[in-house]
Amino acid sequence: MWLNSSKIKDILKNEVFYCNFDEEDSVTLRLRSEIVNWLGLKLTTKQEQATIKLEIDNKLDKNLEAYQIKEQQIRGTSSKGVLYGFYAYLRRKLIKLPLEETSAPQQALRMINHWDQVDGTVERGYAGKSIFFGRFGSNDNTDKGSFEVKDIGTDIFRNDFTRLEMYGRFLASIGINAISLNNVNVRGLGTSLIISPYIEKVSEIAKIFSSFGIKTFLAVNWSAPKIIGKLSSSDPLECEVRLWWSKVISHIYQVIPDFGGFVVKADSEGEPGPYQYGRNHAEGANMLAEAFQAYQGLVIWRTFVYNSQTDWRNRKNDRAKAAYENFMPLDGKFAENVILQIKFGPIDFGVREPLMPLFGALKKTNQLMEFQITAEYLGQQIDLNYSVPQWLSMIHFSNYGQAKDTVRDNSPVPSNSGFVAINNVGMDENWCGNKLAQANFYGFGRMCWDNNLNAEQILDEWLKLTFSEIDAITQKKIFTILISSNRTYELYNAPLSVGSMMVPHYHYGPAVNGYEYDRWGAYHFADCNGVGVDRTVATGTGYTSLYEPSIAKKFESLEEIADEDLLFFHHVNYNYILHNGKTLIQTIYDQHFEGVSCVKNYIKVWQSVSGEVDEDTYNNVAERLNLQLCNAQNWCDQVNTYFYRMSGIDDNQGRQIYK
Ligand code: GCV
Repeated sequence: MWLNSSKIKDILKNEVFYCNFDEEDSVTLRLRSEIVNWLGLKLTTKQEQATIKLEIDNKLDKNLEAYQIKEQQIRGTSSKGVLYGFYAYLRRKLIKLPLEETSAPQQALRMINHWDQVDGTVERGYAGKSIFFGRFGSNDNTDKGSFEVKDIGTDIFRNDFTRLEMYGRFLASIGINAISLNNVNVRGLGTSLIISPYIEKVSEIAKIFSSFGIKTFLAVNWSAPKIIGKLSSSDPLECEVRLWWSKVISHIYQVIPDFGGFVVKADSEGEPGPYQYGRNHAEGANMLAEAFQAYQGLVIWRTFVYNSQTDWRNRKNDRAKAAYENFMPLDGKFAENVILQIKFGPIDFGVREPLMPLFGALKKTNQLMEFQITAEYLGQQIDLNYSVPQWLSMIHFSNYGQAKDTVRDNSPVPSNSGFVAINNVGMDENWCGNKLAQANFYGFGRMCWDNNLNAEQILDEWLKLTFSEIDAITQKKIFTILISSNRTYELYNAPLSVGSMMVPHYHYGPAVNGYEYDRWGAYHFADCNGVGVDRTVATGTGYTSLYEPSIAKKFESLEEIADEDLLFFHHVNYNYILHNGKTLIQTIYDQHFEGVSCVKNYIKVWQSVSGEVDEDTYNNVAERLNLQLCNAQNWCDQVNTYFYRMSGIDDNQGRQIYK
C-alpha cells in the first residue's frame, strides 16, 4: 500500500521526535507508538534534542481535526489533528513536497462501510475474505454469488489484530474517521453483534480504531427486537421495543464508550423496516436516535429504498424516483443525530448515472453521500477502473448548489454530514485483489479530506507513494492507463448510461436482457427502433422534474442533454444523430470497439513496465488485464450483436459483428 515503513524510516533515520501533549489520550499514545514501534525512530523527552516537534495547539483552527506543518514542526488543534499532520508530513517527505501545509478536512464525516459477514465472506467483496470475521488463516475468495450467511458456531472473529492495526493506519493516513464493520444486510449470527458476547469482541477492534481517531459503527437488523430480543414486534412506536433498543444501546456504551452508532438498511431489498408496521422512516430512525441521544451516538439511515418487486410491464414505474419519493416528504422530520446515507446516483453505483436529485433538494436533513470503492459494477477489481474521476464529477455536480457543499450546508448539524464508501479490502496479499485498485481506496479518503483535489493529483500522489522505487517514465505509464480506465470501462459497458446489462446478481460480464423482464426495476427498453428509458416529463416517467428547473430542462431536452447521459433520460431511435455527429447505433458500435482497443493498449503498456515494477505487482496486474480483455471483448461482441440484430443496421466501417 501507500505507506512504505522501511522507506520512511530511511528518510527520517536521523530525526529525533518530541511530543508536547498536555493530556495523553489513545491517539497520542498511538502517535508515540507509530514513531517508536512502527517506524523504529527516536523519540526524546528533552525538547532541545528534538529535530521534529509534535504539539497540540487548540487555538490553531476552529476545526478540531486541522493540522499545520511548518518545517520541523507538526501542530494539530487536537490529538487527531496532530495524527493527521503526522501522516501528511510523511506523505510530503516521501513525495518530496515542501514541508509547509495548513489543512482541515472539508467533510466532517469521512466514513468507510464494510459489507463483511460473520462467516468471513464479504458481500460484493473481490479481495478475499473478511479482515474482521472468519477463521484465522483462511484466505480464499468465496464470492461465488451466494450471500447466505452460515452460522459457524465457533469464534466468529478473525482476531488478526496486526492486520487491523495496519488497516487503522491506512485509514487514518487518508483522514478516515468512521467505520462500520458488518454488512448492512444483517443476517444470522450477525444480528447478535450488538449484544454479548460479541459486542465485547467488537470493543477490541473499536479500541484499535479509536487510537487512530476512527469511531466504530455496526449495521443492525431492524427486526432485532423480534429476532434476538424475542419480542412479539419491532414496531418503533411500541414501548417495549423502544425500551429494548435503549437497553441494548446503553450496554454497548458500557463496553465501547466512544461507539459511533448504527447503520441501518431498512425496507430495502427484502430487509425488514418500519413500513411493515405502517410507520415511516423518520419514525423508525428517530426511535433509535432517542436511545442514542445521551451518548452522542448516530443513526445512519440508508435511503436505498425501492420496490424490488417492480412490474416491468408498466413503463411508468421508475426505480430512479424511489429514494426521492420515500425521503423528500420527510425532510426536516429526522432527529439531529440521524443522518441519511444516500447513494450518489439514483440506481446503484453504475458507471454512468446522474447525481441523485435528493442532493440539493433536501434542506433540513443531515446527509452522507455514499460511494462504492468495492467495484461491484465497475469490473470487480479484475478490470482496471480508477473511479475517482467519476466520484469527483458527482461531488461537483450542481443541483441547487454543488453536491460537495449541499451535503454539508443543507445538513442542520454540519458535523453530522460527509461522505461514505463501501471499501474494497480483504485478506488478499495486496489487500485489494488488484494492486492498482488500491488507488481507489486512497483516492476516496483524499477526496473526502480535500474536495478540491483533482483526479490527476490524487493518482499522482498515490503512484509516487506506492511505486516510489520506479522511475518517472514508468510511473507515467501506469498513470496513463489508470486515468483513462473509468472511461474505458464505460466504453465497452452498457451504452450511453442506459445501465444494467450485466449478468444478474453477480454483476460482472454482459447479459443484455439479464434484468429486462425481472423485478429489480432496471431496464433498457430496447426494441427494433431504439433504446433508452424515457424519464422526461413530456412523455416518460417524469423523473427529470426532480431536479432544479435549469438542470431538469437540460435533462429533458434532446438538444441540451450530453451524449453520455442520453439513454438514462431518453428513448431514442438508432438513427438519431448525437452531438458527436454520428447516429446512436454507430456510436454504440464505435464505443465498444474503442473500449476493446483501449484494453489491448493497456496490455501493451503494461508489458513495457515488466522488469520495472516488482514481479508480484507485474504478474498480478498482467493476469487481470488478460481477463479484462476477455471481458471487454465479450461486452463488445454481445452488445454490438444485440443491437445489430435489433436494428438491422450495419457498422459503417464493416468491423466484425456476429450476425
Ligand atoms: C449490501 C446492491 C448490491 C447489494 C447491496 C445493496 C445495498 O443492490 O448488489 O449487494 O447489499 O446494493 O447497497 O444495500
